[in-house]
Amino acid sequence: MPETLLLETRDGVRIVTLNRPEVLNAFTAKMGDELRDALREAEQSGDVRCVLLTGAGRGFCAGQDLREHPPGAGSFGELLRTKYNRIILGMQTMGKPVLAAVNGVAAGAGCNLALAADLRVASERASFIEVFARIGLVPDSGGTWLLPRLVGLGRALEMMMLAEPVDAATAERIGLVNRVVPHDELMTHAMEWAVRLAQGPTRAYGLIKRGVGRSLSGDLRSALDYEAYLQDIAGATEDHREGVAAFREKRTPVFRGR
Ligand code: T3D
Repeated sequence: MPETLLLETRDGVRIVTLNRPEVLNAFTAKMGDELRDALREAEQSGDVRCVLLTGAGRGFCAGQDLREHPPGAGSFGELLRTKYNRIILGMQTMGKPVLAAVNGVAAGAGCNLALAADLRVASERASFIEVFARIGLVPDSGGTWLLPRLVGLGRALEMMMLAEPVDAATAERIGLVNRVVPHDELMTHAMEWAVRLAQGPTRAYGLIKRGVGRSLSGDLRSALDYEAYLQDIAGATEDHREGVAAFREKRTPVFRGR
């Protein structure tokens, strides 16, 4: 049993809750290892077809625990390479949808953890802070790559340089989150999407992630080629056959993620 996470599986959704509420779920090395392992296990589990990441208490995640890793305590680069980077890549390359239910403040690496999810549903109490510059650091955990792609260069640099909180309404307006919902309804709304995704064509979702991820750093010709390659894979799945059969029979498809 992990010490820093709560894990639960419901309707094909693995709910991963960061669980250090007294410090707004700030990251320790232990939490980094446990989250990496939990993501890996969710990726491999046949029972899991969507991952939902959230935080216990009033915060989503306050980034690195500054008490555990004060200035001079060791190489930041080493910590990033061995902990954070694997988590961010694990979420982005997972062949299953990853959803973040952002329940409160998401700061530093915690903000970028939310950005690394495929979709974000936020409570109206959520806020997002690229807090790094406040302590003389640069955004890490994928922030320099993910944030400009979500909100554009100007807003990304504003968030990174001024390091001010972006509230939930603004986050929705600028495309940082997909939906903002009343705080008490966050998990209901997030689970609605998560269950829907868990019942969807999992292999196609994984291929969508691969296609979109690759297109962001390539040209149109390469994207067209890669789409053709991915479509051959999707076209050979059981879920594709089921989708077409359901259309012809005028019924709802039953996708099995195969
Ligand atoms: O190794 C490396 O450092 C490299 C990797 C870096 C990745 C990073 O994530 S760097 C960024 C680290 N995070 C921060 O700098 C954020 C620090 N926290 C804050 O600025 C504020 O707590 C928030 C803006 C997030 C929220 O403010 P507020 O007023 O809502 O809450 P609070 O009162 O500040 O925090 C509540 C408690 O959580 C408090 O504990 P206490 O004093 O009541 O016992 C606070 O100390 C604790 N806490 C919050 N964030 C952290 C933390 N404890 C340790 N580390 C934290 N990051």
